[in-house]
Amino acid sequence: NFKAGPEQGTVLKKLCPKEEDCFRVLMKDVLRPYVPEYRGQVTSEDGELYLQLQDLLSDFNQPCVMDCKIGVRTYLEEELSKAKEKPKLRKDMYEKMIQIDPNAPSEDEHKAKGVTKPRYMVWRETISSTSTLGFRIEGIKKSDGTSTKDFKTTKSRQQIKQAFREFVNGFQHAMPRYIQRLQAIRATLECSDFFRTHEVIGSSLLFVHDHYQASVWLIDFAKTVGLPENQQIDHSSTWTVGNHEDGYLIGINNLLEIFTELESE
Ligand code: 4IP
Ligand code: ADP
Ligand code: MN
Repeated sequence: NFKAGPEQGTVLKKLCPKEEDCFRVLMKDVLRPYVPEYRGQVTSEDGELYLQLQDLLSDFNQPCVMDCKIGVRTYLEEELSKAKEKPKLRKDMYEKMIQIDPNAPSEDEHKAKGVTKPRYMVWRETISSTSTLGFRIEGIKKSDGTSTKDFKTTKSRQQIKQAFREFVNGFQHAMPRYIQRLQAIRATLECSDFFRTHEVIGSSLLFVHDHYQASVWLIDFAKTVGLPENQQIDHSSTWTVGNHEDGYLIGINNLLEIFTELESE
């Protein structure tokens, strides 16, 4: 999905038109300092279209990287209505499900060897911290280059805290910078036109530190969509079908609370 960009300090991500729309708006929004710079489309040798984005890691030496997916919901309302109209059973998602918990599928799902996408996504939300804390850890890469995505069942506050402790272990300066930057992000979200007018689903915060610096950016707008005209959300009320709430601020607030607790340990 990703490769090095033609210009120094850039990466290429497979073009998704919805995501490009978001980046265009973001480049003119108050959130601009908190997202990778968007440098336009490029076509690769094989004729595929890509978005050229600022490489957020290029200013770091052997960075530690953590991807946290933000929000209480990880699929679009549109995906839900599609699945209701025309339930499509996903064998790949059934397989991913039984690999973690062979007892998770219902009798019917076992028989069909398939689950719908929303069923799988909701299950993922509830076995992780997404449904309770409004964020989950997707992956962590250490400075030695090794990485793990083994956080699917990291759910409790204690488990999350332990993972964060290990992430910043040996980098004392990182936690206060992360807290400062998250506070700045929260304050900026509050006055952002982009945030006021979009439902932010499946988007992540990317935490990056090395021995000198630490920072956080908003990434991945592939499932971020403009709200219908006249529809408003506060990003923290309970989601019910049709209200478009994403719980983004629930995640930000819990992250800040947990980081602050860790800093005072
Ligand atoms: C994945 O599940 C992630 O939720 C993907 O989200 C999602 O892609 C995949 O759906 C789903 O199978 P696991 O993480 O449990 O493997 P992301 O790309 O943000 O990681 P979408 O397309 O929803 O973003 P499918 O339908 O692409 O397989
Ligand atoms: P996808 O939509 O395929 O999930 P993301 O945009 O979430 O793609 O990016 C996947 C991973 O790629 C992130 O977890 C992060 O490690 C890395 N990444 C994404 N954007 C950037 C960037 N601008 N600079 C450096 N690394 C990035
Ligand atoms: Mn993603």
